[in-house]
Parts: sequence; structure tokens; C-alpha cells
Amino acid sequence: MKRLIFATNNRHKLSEAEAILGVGLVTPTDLGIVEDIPETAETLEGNALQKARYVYDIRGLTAHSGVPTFADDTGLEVAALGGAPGVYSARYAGVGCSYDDNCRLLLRNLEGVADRRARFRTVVALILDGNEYLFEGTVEGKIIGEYRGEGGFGYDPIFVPDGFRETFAQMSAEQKNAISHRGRAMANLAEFLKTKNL
Ligand code: ITT
Repeated sequence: MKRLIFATNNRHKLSEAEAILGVGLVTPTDLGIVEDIPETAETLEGNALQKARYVYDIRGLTAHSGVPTFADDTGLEVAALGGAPGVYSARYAGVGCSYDDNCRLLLRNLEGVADRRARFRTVVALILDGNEYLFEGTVEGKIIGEYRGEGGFGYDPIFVPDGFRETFAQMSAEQKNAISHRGRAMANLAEFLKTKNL
């Protein structure tokens, strides 16, 4: 596979994507991009495109411009909360909050709520030869009432995918990637890249 840039600042996403795609990926940090990549859209699709475009188009990096670039935007959509936190999943408890802050707030907002259904949705935006492509992956599950497991990141300790008893945080990286939103979205990306001989 040719060089591929993953426009993310999230090291957990990076290691999952490298394991799923089976390749090493170039990151913004590798390119000397130290600022936060803007994500101000109101949809996962919009944010994924915004992040991919930002890095693909970045000025002053001529050696890298034109290299196929993709970004991932992911949201946790909770049925009883009308799809929240959704596109705001990273800053559910406020700008600069931790994964723990977000999980605690979600558990608090679901106290006494019987309907625990939730879904992770990942949208991957790829820019290749100036053309834009979108890929999606989802996994359905439920939010449990307490933290379980040490693996993964984000909302993983409180999310149990349908058909399983463990949270994502209790699974190995391989198990999570085999069934996860990101695993599915990246598998679609990989299929597409194969058709382009990449
Ligand atoms: P980049 O934008 O730099 O890629 P980010 O962490 O800001 O990284 P998102 O905007 O996609 O990523 O934020 C989605 C949030 O949803 C993220 O901060 C986590 O809290 C959560 N999240 C994303 N993927 C997840 C996963 O696989 N398991 C659990 N939580 C996840």
C-alpha cells in the first residue's frame, strides 16, 4: 500500500486503524502539524471531511500534499437521549474534558432510564486524487450502569455491543476491531483502496 495520511490527533484511533488496515500510517504530528485540526461541522460526515481536507490541503507541505488522506469522526448515539452525545461525543462534558468526565455525565443522564440502547457510528472521509469518498461503520449495543474493563478508550468501559457480555474495554484490541464501528468503517475503506490498487 502507498503512503496514507490519517488526519487524527487521537493515538487510540491511530493504533486501531493501523491494526485494522495492517499498515503504518502517517499522522499530522509526523508532518509537523501541531495545532488542533478544526472540527466545527454539525455532522460526523462534515467533521470527517473537514479534518481530511485540512490536512490534505495544508500549505507549505508540498512533499506531502496530494498524498491520500483520510479522517475518522465518531459519535456515540444514545437512543433515550435523542442521539446525544453524537457529534459532540468528544466534548460532551465540556471543552477539554476527559474520557472519564464524559462517561460519568452520560451515566448520570441515564440514571433511572430503562432504555439503554446506543450505537457507535464512525464516518471515514478519504481524499484521493482530489476526490472525496465517505465510508461508514456502526455497532449497536447498550450503555451499562457502571465501568467495566481497562482496555480501549472513550466510552468503551460503559458500552456492551449486542451479542456480547463484555464491554469494549474488556475485549482485546483484536476482538474490538473485529466488530467495532471503526473496524467496519475501515474495512470498507480498505476494500475501496484495493480497487484503486492502493
Ligand atoms: P480526532 O478528531 O483527532 O480524530 P477525537 O478524539 O477528537 O480525535 P472524535 O472527534 O471522533 O475524535 O471524537 C469522538 C469521541 O468519541 C472521542 O473523543 C471518544 O470519547 C469517543 N470515541 C470515539 N471512538 C471511540 C471508540 O472506539 N470507543 C469509545 N469511544 C470512542
